[in-house]
Amino acid sequence: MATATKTKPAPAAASRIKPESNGGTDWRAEVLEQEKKRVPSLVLQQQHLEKMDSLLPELDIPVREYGDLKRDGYVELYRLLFLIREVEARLTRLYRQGKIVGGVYLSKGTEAIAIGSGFSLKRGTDWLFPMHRDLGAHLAFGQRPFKLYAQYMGRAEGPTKGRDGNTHMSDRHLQIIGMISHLGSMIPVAVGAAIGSRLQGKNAVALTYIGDGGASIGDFHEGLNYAAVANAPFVLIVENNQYAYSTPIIAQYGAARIIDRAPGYGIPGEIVDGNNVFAVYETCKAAVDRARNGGGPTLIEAVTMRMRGHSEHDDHFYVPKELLAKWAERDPLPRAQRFLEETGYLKEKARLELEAKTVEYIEAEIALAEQSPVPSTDDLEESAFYSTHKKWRTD
Ligand SMILES: Cc1ncc(C[n+]2csc(CCOP(=O)(O)OP(=O)(O)O)c2C)c(N)n1
Repeated sequence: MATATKTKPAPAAASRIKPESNGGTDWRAEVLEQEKKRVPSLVLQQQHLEKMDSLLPELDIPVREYGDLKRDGYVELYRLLFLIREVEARLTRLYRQGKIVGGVYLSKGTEAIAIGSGFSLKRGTDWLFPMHRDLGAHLAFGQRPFKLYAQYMGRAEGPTKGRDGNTHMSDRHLQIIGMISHLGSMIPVAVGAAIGSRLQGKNAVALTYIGDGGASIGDFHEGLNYAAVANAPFVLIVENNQYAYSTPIIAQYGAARIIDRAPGYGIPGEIVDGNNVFAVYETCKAAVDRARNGGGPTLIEAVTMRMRGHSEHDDHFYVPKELLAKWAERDPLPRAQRFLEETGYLKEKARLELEAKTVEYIEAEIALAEQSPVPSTDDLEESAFYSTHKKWRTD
């Protein structure tokens, strides 16, 4: 009886949505028509291309000095950029050979962001919180390719000891905290690490990342707002690679730029060419130094273009070819090569030698990972419930 009363439509509500309520026209149909006109995929693409054109970087990296970099620094950044490109190329091959456990999320075309930022941190002091596309940051912060491959193959010598074959890898010795899958959730955790380190009297900075899509999540705002209020030694990099899976940025946020939000939190916001590894380093280093010196958090927007699918199982069909072509000309690797050639920091012969040595190193690291055993079931509880397990054990 009670249910009959509940399901009966309320007459007042029904009359509110009658066509006559808007001068006799059916406003719902009108809104639907307007929406169809406003967001068909072609219009969306056109608007997207126009929006991104305004942020398209120059073809060549401007020849000038970048921050505190010296010759060795420029060369090391190039080596790391080449390293991650090759590490990922081989990862794709292993994936296609069926040797990888789980998915592979590549950073092709956007590697300069993870490399430049990871390199700006102080090893042994700072905290790195990489996201799914920041494999390069692990490397730039001191991780070995062997560890990454062992992780992706689900081997015992991977950072999670074979319990996960994916990007969720922490390495407490290096102060790398594995990504949290739920987008945005990493931000408050990284802010907490920054504040926690300060409470422990350590002069450490925490740096993390979020995508253009993830920047729409509530945790982004809550985490950044609290970081600002607490003056946390924290740096947040938004990797604006123009697509959140298949959603273009035009359907993701209304502001011209994501860093337009920074003044709203009362913190500095910097925009940087995400395909210029030296500029990314320079911008991140300045933000990290400011944070270390008590200057609080910075929001950095690194503009780039994801040149592969969301992951290796996605063929990227939704991205206009014309957009990819424009960004292919701005590939961070040849751009950095040309810069080094022009400045004389690394001429062709030396570069080819460096590249050959790097490829050799990667092959040896893969071989080592393949020799790593699969995890044993004997220590299954170890690491998973470490502290509670130790407390509860009586034998
Ligand atoms: C809260 C939440 N929603 C959806 C997903 C599924 N998901 C994982 S990555 C991704 C795309 C994220 O896009 P963006 O933040 O722009 O980062 P990108 O992958 O482009 O680097 C989605 C939708 C998730 N992990 N968490």
